[in-house]
Amino acid sequence: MILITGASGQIGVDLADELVTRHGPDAVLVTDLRVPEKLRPNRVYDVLDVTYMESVEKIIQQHSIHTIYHLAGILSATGERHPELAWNVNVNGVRNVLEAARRFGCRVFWPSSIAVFGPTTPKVNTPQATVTEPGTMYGATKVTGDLLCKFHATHHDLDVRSVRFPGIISHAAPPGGGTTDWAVDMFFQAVRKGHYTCFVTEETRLPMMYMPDAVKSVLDLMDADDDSITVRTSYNLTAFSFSAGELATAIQAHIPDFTVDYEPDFRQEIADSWPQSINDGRARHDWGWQPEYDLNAMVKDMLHYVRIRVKKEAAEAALDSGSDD
Ligand code: NAD
Ligand code: VAH
Repeated sequence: MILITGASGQIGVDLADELVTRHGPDAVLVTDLRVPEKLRPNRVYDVLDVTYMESVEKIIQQHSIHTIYHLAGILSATGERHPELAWNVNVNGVRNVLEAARRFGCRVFWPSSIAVFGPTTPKVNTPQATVTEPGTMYGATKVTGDLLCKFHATHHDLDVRSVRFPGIISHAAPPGGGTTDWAVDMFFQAVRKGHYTCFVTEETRLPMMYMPDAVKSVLDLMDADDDSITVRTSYNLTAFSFSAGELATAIQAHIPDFTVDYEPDFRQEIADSWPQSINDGRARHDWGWQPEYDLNAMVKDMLHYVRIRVKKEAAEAALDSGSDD
């Protein structure tokens, strides 16, 4: 059986859908600390706290797990507010999963982040191998995870594969406390209110990716021949880069009255410490990485689904208030 940790989160909800489509509902065990807002009807669900080694081992044994998608984590903004929590979940979590995978012979996917880079890294077209001196606790945990993956791959022959995701944009589950959350929030506020107050400046430019491409990248990497994998830390990955102002303009092409103002908060400093664009040539060369969505295609698709979701929420709220009467 396949195990997903952190499956109630932004990436987990979409990845679980795709894995269930591919392998069937009984082949995928979705786990998290919390039950997702709306658990899909045909999911095999269990509670798993990845910081407890005994729990990780027990679940692997009980369900004969052969592959682990380890998504449980604390994101950058929450990590700056709660650094000890970030270290415990991100570092002890990945260490437990890698160690247990080694003992029980599982394959592992683990997402790192472009947050491994920091103020001393080249900001434009950031290379695969370069300075990794992040300014955040989140980044420190991700660099540690990159190195732990390499250690287990090279010392224990563990089949662990990893990508350094940029900011991921999606509509099915909300983002979980990151610095790139503005790129998702802007869509929902554009549709709900026609106005958004953005927590980074108009000029802030970051590497991003639409969720269907993120899910595809995970599956492509896991499907790749072992011989083709030359990066045992974590692959740089990107789809496109845009600034907050450019995203606003792209949304305004569909919602002309949409307005944005900018009130940067503590997340600005984190965003400013990250690359503006990423060189993912190694992923393209080694396992044929190729994103399908550019900025305009992503915006069109996002608005389609966000509109459906907002309408559905309004209809549910109307039903709820009717049933109170
Ligand atoms: P998210 O915050 O939406 O989901 C993470 C999930 O982990 C949550 O559902 C949370 O309940 C769960 N969790 C927290 N502590 C746990 C614990 N002790 N045991 C088990 N579950 C726990 O995050 P996401 O966006 O889905 O990210 C998943 C992974 O991908 C993380 O490692 C994140 O760093 C990485 N990543 C995400 C992005 C992005 O833009 N979403 C970009 C780069 C890397
Ligand atoms: C965050 N979305 O903002 C995540 C991600 C590259 C950004 O790691 O924390």
